[in-house]
Parts: sequence; structure tokens; C-alpha cells
Amino acid sequence: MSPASLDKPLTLALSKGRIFDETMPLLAAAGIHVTENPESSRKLIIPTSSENLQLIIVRASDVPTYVQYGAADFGIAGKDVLHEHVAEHPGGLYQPVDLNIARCRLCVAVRRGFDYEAAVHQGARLRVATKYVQAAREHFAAKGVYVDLIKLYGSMELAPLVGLADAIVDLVSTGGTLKANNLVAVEEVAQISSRLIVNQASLKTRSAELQPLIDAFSRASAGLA
Ligand code: PRT
Ligand code: MG
Repeated sequence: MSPASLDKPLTLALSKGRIFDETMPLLAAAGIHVTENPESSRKLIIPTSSENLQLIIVRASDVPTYVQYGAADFGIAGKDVLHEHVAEHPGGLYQPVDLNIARCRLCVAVRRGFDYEAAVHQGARLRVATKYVQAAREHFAAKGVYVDLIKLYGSMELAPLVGLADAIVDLVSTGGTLKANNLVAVEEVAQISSRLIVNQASLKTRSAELQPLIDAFSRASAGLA
């Protein structure tokens, strides 16, 4: 769990796509600019206008791992990803700020026409496909509903269409993906946004460099609440 070595710039772990895009204004508010775009450049280590800060681009679900082990000093990850990560690997991550970016909802969804309420009411054992096994398990346990969870890594929307599952637990933002696949959201599991996460050792040994950035992100994101 050691922090990145002291002669290196601070390292911020991000995923490309919406989290990268929505983090750029927060960095700009801290006076930091990024000229390279990870969508077009294949670089995984991206410099910034600050000599003391570099970005690394990793899969969204790998961000907590890089930060927990100190390969990145800090990072930005969705609460969906953090919840699953922390359940399996508790400790080592400080989560100081809800950045209010990449907002969406974690929902239960079923095929249009499937009577979810009736199935739950009758105590039917539901087959639920999801990438968010931990959150799904907790949600259905709290409702007292028996489920068989099937772990998937993507394209959850397909599962009810081909008979793999009765329901899915997946992220919804515009609702366009559910609609295009003839699915409907029947329950909200959680409201999701992304949090800043910080390696606990880095926070102690590099706080003079980290704290001003944490404060700037915090101020900029308060405007998005
Ligand atoms: O894509 P990859 O497999 O590499 O990883 P990822 O899907 O975890 O990463 P990414 O970049 O897609 O998402 C990063 C984070 O953004 C997630 O962990 C969430 O916290 C957040 N976020 C916000 C979302 C969405 N909105 C979202 N809509 N993540 C995914 N989606 C997907 C959703 O899974 C569904 O397939 O978009 C689809 C639904 O979108 P709508 O607009 O059609 O409802
Ligand atoms: Mg994705």
C-alpha cells in the first residue's frame, strides 16, 4: 500500500469516456489542463499542464485497485464500482469528496410485460443478471426476495431478452438503452455519482500537494450538486 515514489508527479487514475470528460472541468477549475485525449491517443500515461500531476487511464473497475495499492495517489470512480470493490477489498481507500459527476441510477429492469410485482409477491425465485453482484445481493436481501445472481461483465440488457435472466440490475442514465431493448426499470437500487478516492499513505506523505487539489475539486463539484 505504499504511495507512488516522491520524485514522481502525483498520479490521478481515471477511466476514459464519461469520467475523463467530466473530470476535465474539475481539473480546469484547479488551473490544470490536459491536451491529450485518451480516446484518440493510445497513451496510458498522460501528462498535464502541471509538472506535478500526471494521469493514468485504466478500466473504470480497476481505478480503486490502482489507488488502493498506491500505484496512483488518487482517482475518480463511480459509487457502483466502489461499492463492489470495497466489499471485496476493504480498507486503504479514503473517499473524501462526492464529485457529483457521471450521475446515473442503479436499477432493477425487466422485459416489458414481465409482471415483476406479481413475481415478487408470489415469492418466485428470480434469476437476476448483473455486474453489480454485491449491490444486487444487498438490495434483494433487504426486500426479502430470493434471487439467483448471475454475474455478467457487460451488455446486461441482453440477458432478459434471450432467457438468461428474469431481471437485470444495471445503470440507467437517459433510459435509451432500456427502451431500445424493450426493457423497463421497475425499481431503483441506488443513486450513483463518482467520488474522489485517495490512497491513505499518499494522503499522509504527500498531503501538501494533494490537499489543494482535493479542495479545488471539492469547490468545483459543489457547483454541480
Ligand atoms: O465500459 P467499460 O466496461 O470499460 O467500463 P464501465 O462501463 O464501467 O465504464 P464507463 O466509462 O462506461 O462508466 C464509468 C462510470 O460512469 C460507471 O462506473 C458509472 O459510475 C458512471 N455512469 C454514468 C455510467 C452511466 N452513467 C451509464 N449510463 N456507466 C455506464 N452506463 C451504461 C449502462 O451500463 C447502460 O449500459 O450506459 C447504458 C445506459 O445508458 P442510457 O443513457 O441508455 O440509460
Ligand atoms: Mg461502459
